[in-house]
Amino acid sequence: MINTSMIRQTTQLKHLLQSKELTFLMEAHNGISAKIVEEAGFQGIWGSGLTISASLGVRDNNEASWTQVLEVLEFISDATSLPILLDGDTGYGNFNNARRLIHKLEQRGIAGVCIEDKVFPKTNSFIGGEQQPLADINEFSGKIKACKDSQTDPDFQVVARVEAFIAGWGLDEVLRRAHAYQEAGADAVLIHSKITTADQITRFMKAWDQSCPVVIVPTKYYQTSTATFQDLGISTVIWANHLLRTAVTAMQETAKQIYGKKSLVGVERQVASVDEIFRLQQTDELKEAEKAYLPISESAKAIILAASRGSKFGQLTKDMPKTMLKYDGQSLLERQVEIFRRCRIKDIHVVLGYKADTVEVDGINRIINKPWEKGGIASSLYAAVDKLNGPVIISFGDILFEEQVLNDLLDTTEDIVLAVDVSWTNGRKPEREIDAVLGTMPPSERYGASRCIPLDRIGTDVDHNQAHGEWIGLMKVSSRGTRQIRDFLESYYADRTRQKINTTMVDVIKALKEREIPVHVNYFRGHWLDVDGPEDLAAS
Ligand code: SPV
Ligand code: MG
Repeated sequence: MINTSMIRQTTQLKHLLQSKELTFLMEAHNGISAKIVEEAGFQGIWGSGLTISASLGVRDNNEASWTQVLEVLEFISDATSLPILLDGDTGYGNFNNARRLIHKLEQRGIAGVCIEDKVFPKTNSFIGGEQQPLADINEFSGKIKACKDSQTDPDFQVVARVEAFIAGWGLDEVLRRAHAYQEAGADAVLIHSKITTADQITRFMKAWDQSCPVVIVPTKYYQTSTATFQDLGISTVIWANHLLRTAVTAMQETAKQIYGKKSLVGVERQVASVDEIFRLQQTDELKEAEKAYLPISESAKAIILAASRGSKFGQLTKDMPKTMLKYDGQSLLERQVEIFRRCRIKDIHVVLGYKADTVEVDGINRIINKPWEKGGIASSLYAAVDKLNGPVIISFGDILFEEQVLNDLLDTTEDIVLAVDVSWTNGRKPEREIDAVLGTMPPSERYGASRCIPLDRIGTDVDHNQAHGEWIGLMKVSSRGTRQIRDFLESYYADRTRQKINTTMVDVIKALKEREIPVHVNYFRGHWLDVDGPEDLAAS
């Protein structure tokens, strides 16, 4: 099979028109219908004058100006990689207007145009066709020649549409015109017919010398079998208006139903899901691009691990988890969420466990970790495993930190970075159990931030006399880092019994280091609080 994406659309359309196989073009009238045509498997698009004008709510009488048609075409062309044959009506004027049209179509990546031998402003062929005047044969031949002479891509296709059958003329006139236009340079002729059988087309094909390919639009003689067209030697069949017509029927039905029932209940299952619309719009591509091009704070999500009760708080956490304890009138969770938002992180996921239903904070996505009590905090992160993609800030639900601590962390470029306070001994109770950190280099004595030092050791077992600081329960992880953490969690929890083993985030960090995944520490001084017992709240 030929990889058509490497071939210019003009050349693709030329091959389709010239191929011995019957080709089918499906109409599109906007970007989304073009995508649908492409996904269905068609090899080319008919930019229908009827359906573009109808979708704009106007008549097929050149009521939409040609530059308005160009605007629609631009969306169609952006939405698809298929070659597009525009129904260019009469060329929107004389030869001069038509050749300027060619220029503009080439600029927009349109593969070809079909021009009909009527007079501007045209009327749709199915409306009073016999009364419609035809263009003078010489004038129209000159228009075709002007189009061919003005194209810059040698494969741009100009199809001449013969309207003589539509206007009530006989076969001789149709043949005379078809030959004249082919001699003027047309790459193909479109023979239009509005009768309900293929008789006119059959008679034409029997008399035609095949000097150029023939295109047809069997809207009215739809009952004729496709095999007949193939046998007659037709090159291309245009399904000219069926996506618009199907959409109109569906829209009328849905509008009627919703209006009548004053409810969406009945229709929800009959209509495309909103997710399907997002898929057609390629929403995921934008998400990926945001990861690549936006500063991390605008694309990062936050995962707050807030499942535990905090039993040291006794009665205070009888009816709510620790994260809902109030510090200076506002819960720890609300404070964190506010800091994340101020740092432009809006996609916030909170893993809850103990008394999860008492947690009410606007704008968060709640994730429940059922085995929170036995599994430890790593099991909470695992509960959010499907959020582990793209950059992530992971934080414990019982800490408070100021904006600058998070901004500092967001500014780092390494993949997995722990926020480590170097002023950790200041005014803290010595018996407190902390995640002490030893970096591969000490922080500067005189200047707090020696950025992103590789981690040497971490844990409650690190000798406090040697430690450089304390990990505060806040870490930044890049897209690559989240993949590494997700891989670890998935292999670790493949053994389901591990959900009952108390596994800490420090255990996870140690396991990453064992896998030789680099973990860094970002030193900073103060401006945070670990709410460990009632006395920390009292300090407020
Ligand atoms: C169109 O699709 O706009 C056409 C085909 O020109 S027809 O409506 O049959 O004239
Ligand atoms: Mg048309």
